[in-house]
Amino acid sequence: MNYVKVSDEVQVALNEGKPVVALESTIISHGFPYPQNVELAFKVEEVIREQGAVPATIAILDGKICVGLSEDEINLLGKSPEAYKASIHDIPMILSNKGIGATTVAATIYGAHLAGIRFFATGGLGGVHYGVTESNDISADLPTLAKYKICVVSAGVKSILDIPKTVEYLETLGVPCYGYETDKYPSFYTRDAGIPVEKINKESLVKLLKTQDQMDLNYGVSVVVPIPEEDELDSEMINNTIEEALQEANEKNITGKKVTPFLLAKIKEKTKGVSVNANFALMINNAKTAAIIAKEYCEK
Ligand code: PSU
Ligand code: MN
Repeated sequence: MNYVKVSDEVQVALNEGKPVVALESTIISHGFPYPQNVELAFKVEEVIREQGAVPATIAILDGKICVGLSEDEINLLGKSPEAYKASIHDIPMILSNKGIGATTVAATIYGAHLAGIRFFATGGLGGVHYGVTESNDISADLPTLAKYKICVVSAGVKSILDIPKTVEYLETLGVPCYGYETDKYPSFYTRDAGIPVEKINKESLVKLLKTQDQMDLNYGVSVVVPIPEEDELDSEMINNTIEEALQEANEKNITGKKVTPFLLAKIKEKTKGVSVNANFALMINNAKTAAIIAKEYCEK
């Protein structure tokens, strides 16, 4: 396709059947403040390489969906205020405008699909927002995850979202969800959201994915990994903070694609950056886990 540009490093790895892990770029442009955002983007790539896999950060630049970015391109995304938070429905607009598109989980899934990448690591999935019966706010990440065959490793969905409703909705969409070495669904900043999840280990996950490959079941698989114990936040503190941020978003009438970045920025401000450190740590952990799984998958 004319609209995809895969970097040489990523293309060679794919041709040789080597493990490749896709990465999103909204987390760079809207998820973290500069300069921690670029620091994280480089660190995540490094961690994936250390495991013997190849990172493929995805963004829309110069009228192409770019799979595998240069250092300059990552810096550009980290510093450009005009980078657009690009979900799946925004892709043709940004391509035709030749704008800078920082891809969400949904848009990154599509880019990975076009390039033929089987694994994707992110921080937290978008999902069903609180007050959904009023707002109808459900991230396009969920239906997109149901549409493409990709294994997405995350720390679950953030507690800014209605986690039980998100998990239910994934089930409705037919997206399987597995806890990586845990039977507790994680809640991003903390390790336990209070709901169960089917537990899986590396070997059985890879077997399951290989089985899926032999069928025409082309949906995504969500693998959730709890934040490392030493980085976990106090659940009462973070839940109160989230509560306050949600209230503020409500009072200020924040809607649509602004909701998630607004809440993340508020939580950062209220926790004096502690939330950002936790987010950093879990993202690194997810990238490492995805690379380990991808490697096992390619070797089997
Ligand atoms: N979760 C995070 N940080 C983020 C996001 C989610 O911890 O930056 C981003 C992801 O790119 C996700 C998007 O795909 O927010 C979801 O946005 P929305 O709810 O508007 O679909
Ligand atoms: Mn939304």
